Amino acid sequence: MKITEIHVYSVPLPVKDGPYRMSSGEVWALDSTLVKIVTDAGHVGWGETCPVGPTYQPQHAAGARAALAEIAPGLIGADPLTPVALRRRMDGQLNGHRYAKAALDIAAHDLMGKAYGARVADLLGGAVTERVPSYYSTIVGDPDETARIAADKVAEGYPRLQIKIGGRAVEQDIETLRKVWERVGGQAIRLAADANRGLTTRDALRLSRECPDIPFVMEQPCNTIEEIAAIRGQLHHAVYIDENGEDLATVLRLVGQGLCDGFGMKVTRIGGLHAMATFRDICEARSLPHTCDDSWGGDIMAAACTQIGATVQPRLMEGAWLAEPYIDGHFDPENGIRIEGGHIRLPDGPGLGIVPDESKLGAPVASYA
Ligand code: 0XW
Ligand code: MG
Repeated sequence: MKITEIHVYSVPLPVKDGPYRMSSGEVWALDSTLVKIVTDAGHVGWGETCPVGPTYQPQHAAGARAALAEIAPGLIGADPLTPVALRRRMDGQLNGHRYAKAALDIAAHDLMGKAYGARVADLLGGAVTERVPSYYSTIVGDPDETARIAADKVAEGYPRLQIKIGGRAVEQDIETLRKVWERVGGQAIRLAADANRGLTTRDALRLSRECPDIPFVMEQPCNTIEEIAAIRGQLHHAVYIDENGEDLATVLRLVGQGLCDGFGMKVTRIGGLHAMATFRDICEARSLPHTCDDSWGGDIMAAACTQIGATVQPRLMEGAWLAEPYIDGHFDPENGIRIEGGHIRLPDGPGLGIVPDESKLGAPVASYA
């Protein structure tokens, strides 16, 4: 089978009840990049990559499309059913830029599943659940309001909450975590305090020392691996790495040197579903819990996170975060990916299990054939 066409779309995703606020700033609308792969056998596959604005990480929407312009022409004629060969061929077109390659990797997995009549989760090793746990992420916000949302989300059935902190006085972060714990402590809930790189080592130490009784994990407290490594031994809390987990080589370094206790991981940052499955297996070899997320995106990204999330050993699964609660509508109006009771139903259909309604996407912004 050969790839005959690749089409690229730019789709606006306004933030419902925005903004979405993290320590790095706020976003009101995202610009998602979708790719459609077409083959000589008539099969079609969809992929997506949607950085959450230009300052969260080095990735940005226009960068994804510029990278795709370098890569896509060289994939015409390639076999989409051989993901390792495809990844090597992409690396032969452009160094790095895994978040753009990830969209093509996801599309190839979708196409493969549709060609073989299999779900992507089964291609990636096998689903261990039909109901994938999600987690709710609050924005950096008022302590009382955050505690109220936390209680609501626990009542809805979420098994985990991620409380965003950072980018303000650490006293407010401590107050927020205390108020959240007053409301949800004692219930079956796991907590993460995610600073998205926003704390100084001084404030990370203070936060941990003032909350030794609250069993949150500290997700990406500081900007660099070096800062986190410097204080790790003095913290009362487990440390998860998110933004610094840039590629598999860095993941190996973090795991090998014992620099973290788990990960927040993004499918596109690591390079797509194939790389994500390798990451999952590295974590399982060292009993490290992790999430299966992306930074943002619509149904295609949500389906990709759900499919890989369904394959993670349940004791290590920290949830698949989806942007769905912050987005109005679905690319696939019928089988769009939804969170219900804090969990996501694994779609039954082949491939990613969703089919975008192309009439909602506008004309492609670029096409390669
Ligand atoms: C909650 N997320 C998965 C979505 C935002 O893009 C950031 C992120 C995280 O954990 O940092
Ligand atoms: Mg995070």
